[in-house]
Amino acid sequence: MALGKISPGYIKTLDIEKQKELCKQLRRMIYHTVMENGGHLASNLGSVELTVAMHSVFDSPQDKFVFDVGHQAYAHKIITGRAGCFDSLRRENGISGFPKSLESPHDAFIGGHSSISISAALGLAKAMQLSNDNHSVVAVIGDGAFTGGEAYEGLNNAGKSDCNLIIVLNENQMSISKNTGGLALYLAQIRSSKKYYSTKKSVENILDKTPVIGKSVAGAMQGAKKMIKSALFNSNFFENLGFKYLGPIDGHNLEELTEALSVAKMMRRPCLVHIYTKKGKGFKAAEENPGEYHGIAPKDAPKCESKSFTDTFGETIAELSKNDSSICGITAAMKYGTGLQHFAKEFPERYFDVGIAEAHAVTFAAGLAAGGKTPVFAVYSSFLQRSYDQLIHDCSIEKRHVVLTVDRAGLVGEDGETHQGIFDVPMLTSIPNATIYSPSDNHELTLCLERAICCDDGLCAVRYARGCELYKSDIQMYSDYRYFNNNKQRLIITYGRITAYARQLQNEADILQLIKIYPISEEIIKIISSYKEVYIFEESSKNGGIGEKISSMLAVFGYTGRIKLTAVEGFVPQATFTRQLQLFGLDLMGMKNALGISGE
Ligand SMILES: Cc1ncc(C[n+]2csc(CCOP(=O)(O)OP(=O)(O)O)c2C)c(N)n1
Repeated sequence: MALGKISPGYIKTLDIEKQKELCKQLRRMIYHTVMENGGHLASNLGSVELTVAMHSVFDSPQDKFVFDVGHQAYAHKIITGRAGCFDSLRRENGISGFPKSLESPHDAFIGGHSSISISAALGLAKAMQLSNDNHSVVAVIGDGAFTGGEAYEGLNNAGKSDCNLIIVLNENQMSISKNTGGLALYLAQIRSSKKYYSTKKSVENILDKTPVIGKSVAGAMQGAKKMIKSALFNSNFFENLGFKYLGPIDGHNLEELTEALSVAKMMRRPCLVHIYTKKGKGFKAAEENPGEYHGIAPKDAPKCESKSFTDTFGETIAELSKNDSSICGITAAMKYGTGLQHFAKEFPERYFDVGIAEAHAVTFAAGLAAGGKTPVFAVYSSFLQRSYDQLIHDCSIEKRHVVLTVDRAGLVGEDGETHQGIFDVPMLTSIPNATIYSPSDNHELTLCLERAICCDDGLCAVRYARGCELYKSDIQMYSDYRYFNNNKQRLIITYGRITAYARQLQNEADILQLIKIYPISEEIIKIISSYKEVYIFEESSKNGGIGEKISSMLAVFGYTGRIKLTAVEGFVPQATFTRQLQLFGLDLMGMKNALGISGE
């Protein structure tokens, strides 16, 4: 069958064998596209049958699907009219790697950040109910995303609601690496239990109480050959919260899935369908090593000539911890992504994977600091956004020495709007007592880490980019800033990896490279004040960034010169990171243009 023709309506005309054939084709398309363009492979391969079953039971877009994190929505995209342009996945102006309602009415809600699906689905379901719309909302959430606190806030409200809300809990025992925590154990316990009840019986009971719809559906149920396992434990956690529990269901068995989802749809009340799947299903290497195949780089991605910032951080923190037994390493389910695996291996008792729980991670770190330890929370910039209040209330007011190592700070490329690291600077600079470092190369990163861990107190962040350094700075020892003064008329101010481009303009302007980017000292303002023309380049949000802070400080000093600020404005569309730098005028050519130097 031609995937170009596929649609939710067409799936409903296929018998189960043809649907199984469709699953194979979807897997092939996902595999080939991801190997070329990069993207999330293992999670998407693991949820193909679920997606086909959802489309055969529900009517998207009238019924709404909310995919948590959103990295399991490729099959859904192909089925809902995007097969023809699927080869543009994650490319500039192409199909997003995540659900995006601006892209398709079938994407009911944005995806990218974890653990939001239950709250979003409940909101959608309530809105539909208020509008007398009888359709269902289905939230799909993995056991990894289920470790995030917002999932429980959603469950707490959803279970006792009267909405047509179905939560599909997709348990594969994996977050990006092995899932951690008590909940993972609890789910495994439920799954291994054999206390199944007949769905048919429980459904008939329910249907007896809903006479109008009940009769016809009960008729349909008479013909159901297979028993569905459902409505299991009266004392089950989910049942106690008010959900009807259906499961555990083999999430690669289309018949079982279809029946379970049909039952959930009929119930017209909050249901939790617990399925178990294999992450990476259908591709042996990914099945055997799902963590490695969670995210794949595009085939044509530039290769690092030196170590990545992440690796440099990972090795440095492990090294520093040999002589400092107070250092504790924390990750929110990103052991490998943040480079903490070296530390985890050497100091398992001081290593904490807290699940996808950035807010908890920060408060936990503050607790460790209050107990005399030196917590280092390694986190991606975009996910740190989850922890704003915890940074203010739990860390900053009482000056807890918590070190944040903020990876993926700046432009990150193909993941699009949700993952760009452009808000950590505005967020952190708004917090009293916070110190922020932004090294431009690997060596500076090691110096900043030492400084933040050994010499500072209070909340400290070291932010660094995704991928590799763009040059080698000739720094020997730590200093808060570097001033390359060639007595030029104008001054370039910048920080982070794009310093590499600024340093190429030393014949055109003096360069002030900030390493400790915040707080901004009077010494720095004095240097800047001596220039009539100042050009600031910032790989971060313009709104609330360092450039704006410098400008307002200069204004207080009565500065009358010209300030030109180039930074990220608005959200960042998906593209390669070099293209993104170009789009915002943050590459060499952009700097030249800003200075009015003709580029060659
Ligand atoms: C707030 C937040 N923190 C971290 C991440 C990074 N992240 C993306 S997917 C993922 C694991 C998700 O696991 P699970 O929900 O079980 O889905 P699976 O990949 O196993 O299908 C993590 C930690 C994120 N997307 N959002």
